[in-house]
Amino acid sequence: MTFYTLYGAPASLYTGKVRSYLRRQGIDFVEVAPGSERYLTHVVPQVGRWIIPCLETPDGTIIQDGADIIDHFEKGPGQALRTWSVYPESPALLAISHLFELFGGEGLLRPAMHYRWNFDEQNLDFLAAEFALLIPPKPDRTDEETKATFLHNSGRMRNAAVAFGVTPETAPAIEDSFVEWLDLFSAHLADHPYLLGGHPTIGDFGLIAAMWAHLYRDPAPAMLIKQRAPRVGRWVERMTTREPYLHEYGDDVSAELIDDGAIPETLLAMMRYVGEEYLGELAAHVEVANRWLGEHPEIEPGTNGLDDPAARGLTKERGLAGGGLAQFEWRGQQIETSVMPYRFWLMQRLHDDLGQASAAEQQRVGDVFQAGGAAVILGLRTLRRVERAGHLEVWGPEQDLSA
Ligand SMILES: N[C@@H](CCC(=O)N[C@@H](CS)C(=O)NCC(=O)O)C(=O)O
Repeated sequence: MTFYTLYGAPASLYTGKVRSYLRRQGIDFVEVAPGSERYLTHVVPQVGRWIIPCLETPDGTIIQDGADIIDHFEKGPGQALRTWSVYPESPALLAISHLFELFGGEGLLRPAMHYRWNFDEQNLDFLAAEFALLIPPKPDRTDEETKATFLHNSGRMRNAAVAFGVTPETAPAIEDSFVEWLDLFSAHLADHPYLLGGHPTIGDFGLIAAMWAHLYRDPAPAMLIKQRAPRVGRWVERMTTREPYLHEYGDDVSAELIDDGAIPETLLAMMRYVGEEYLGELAAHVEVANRWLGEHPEIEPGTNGLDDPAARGLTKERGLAGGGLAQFEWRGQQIETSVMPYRFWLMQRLHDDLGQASAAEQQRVGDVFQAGGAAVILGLRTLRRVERAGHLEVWGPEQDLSA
């Protein structure tokens, strides 16, 4: 195979992160459906579970996970193919960018799942057509069989939505919260084409995950974005094209990032929003994970500590999102969501990069995060690091948290 092959789908949240990256970097690839024979018989057995996105490189290597795929081009053998690095040199900008990578892929799941699965009148026919792209093509499949398969798969997703905190009780708050997000992002985009200025960084690619497949392609939220925050809609379009798409910023728009000594108030306001909306949940997840890890010192490093090595939740299977529930207060309500170690792995990317900075720079990043109401993330640690081995998330050895 001479090209990179991306196994993914238009309706998939995490495929969007990688597709956007490849397009923006001008890297040629073909996208192949996960219902294809090659994906099912060649990729899944290597990866150990049905999961997208996966990338097959021209030499046949399979990479699973959006961040790992991006790092193949950022730091690995594909580096010569990318045009610029999505990791800013400034420690403050890099840490902010990681914060939004985490928030975009994980923190926006509540609105993503709510606007996908609670607007059947507007969305359901579209979703049935989109979900048909996830299963093997079969010309002789009857309409009844197609319908039954969609019911089964959409049922799994509706259960996952509940595990992310989407319930009839939380629905009004999810909508208030999402509109707030659109207004804040829109205000920031008035002066900046991307999160950190003149070109996209890893934070934009995290944000495009939820903002593309679910929130911009599905009919109901697309209408909301177009009516409420057209500038955010154009950012989505900008993130998914290869050519410059900068109409409202004029001909002489700079490709430079913002000055890390003068973080715009609009960006600090977005950070504050992430702090209030999501970091309480993340802190609750860390607490639950640490309690569980403390109770299970026998877990072998290099495993997820469960019978099923492909399980994605902290504890036993509980629908798609896995189990291990954390309770926390969100917008005045007590809610509970599933703890997923993958989020800790994304959080560690922020910590690890920040750990490379000088003490003075770390202090400065601390001040910026304090001003942005997001400082809590800098101190969150799990008793064991999450590592990735054999395409799966596993626990590392216990780490010394006193340092
Ligand atoms: N962290 C992963 C998350 C991938 C993920 O959860 N993908 C979804 C589709 S968007 C999936 O494959 N879910 C498995 C399923 O539906 O069973 C990544 O970025 O690769």
